Amino acid sequence: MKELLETIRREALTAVSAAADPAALEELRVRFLGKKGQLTAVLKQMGKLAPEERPAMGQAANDVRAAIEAAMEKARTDLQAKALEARLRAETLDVTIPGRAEPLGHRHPMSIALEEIKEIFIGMGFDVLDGPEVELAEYNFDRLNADEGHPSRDWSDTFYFDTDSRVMLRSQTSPMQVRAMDARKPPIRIIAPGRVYRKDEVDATHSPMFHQVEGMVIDKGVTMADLKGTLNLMVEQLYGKGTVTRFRPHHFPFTEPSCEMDVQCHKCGGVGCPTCKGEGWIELLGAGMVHPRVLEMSGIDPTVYSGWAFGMGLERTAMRRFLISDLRLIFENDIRFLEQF
Ligand code: 2NM
Repeated sequence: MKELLETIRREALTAVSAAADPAALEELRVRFLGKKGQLTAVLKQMGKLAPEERPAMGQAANDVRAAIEAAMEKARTDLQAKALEARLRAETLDVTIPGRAEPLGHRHPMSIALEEIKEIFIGMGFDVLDGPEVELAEYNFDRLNADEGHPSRDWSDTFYFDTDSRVMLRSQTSPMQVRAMDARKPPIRIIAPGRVYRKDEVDATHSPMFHQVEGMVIDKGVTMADLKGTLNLMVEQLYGKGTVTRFRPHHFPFTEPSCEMDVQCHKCGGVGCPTCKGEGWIELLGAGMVHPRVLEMSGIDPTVYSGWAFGMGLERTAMRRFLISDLRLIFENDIRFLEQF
């Protein structure tokens, strides 16, 4: 029996020193020290010994158990240390290696132009409104004094959803002005930027979807002088101080009187060049005093209040701001184009 114990000790110690990982150690613990292990099997034989032999054999068995447990404990600590060392070696970080730059995207020229325009108007106390692109013809046309016979209502100019021409993709952002007049009381100072839709073929200056920024002010005693002063301020902030403008008479159904505003060509200073097609001026926006009928339809008394409004194309503004020659570049999103801004 003594020899058997010694054999167990020898085999166990050899196996423990060869164990490669904690799982192997656990297997050995079960094999040698577990309830059905080899050492327990030996202890179960103790009953067969003479009573005077039992204490010495019990002591010997305990010694073997202690020796195996100690070896296992040491092996476990060694394995853990080795694993940590391997991990540290594998995960070393060389902080002297130069960093890898992550390519950052940046804003689209349209977003930059819109952001600038919004900042200018927010600075003058305007609210920025957002609204539906699927509109009622009532808001897009009727309430803006463009009634049944108006050419822009034609099937060939507008995207209708139904056969009785009631629901449509908005052709301008002015329906937002109508919604603002319905929802607010004067004084009203708002701009409404957003997508608009018209049945145009794509070319260097046209697209069936484009963006507008429209704006409106309604208060007591508002005049054409406020319109000119505000729009001149906007132009100076957008194109630089001292930028020269001119206002030409025009016609819109929703304003009376109406005008268009030109900016003196920044390329030639008004002499005439290819950029301004020899005119010396570049058309920027349409504007006017809100038609009394438009105010009336929104429940605003035109004998008490007056207002002015404007509408400008954002693509055209961005093209001029960044000297972009073809509208299609704005929508293609070619990275070589976008990276230039
Ligand atoms: C333009 C030109 C002139 C305009 C008018 C209104 C409203 F709702 F107040 F009547 N909104 N937008 C307007 C006026 C738009 O776009 C070229």
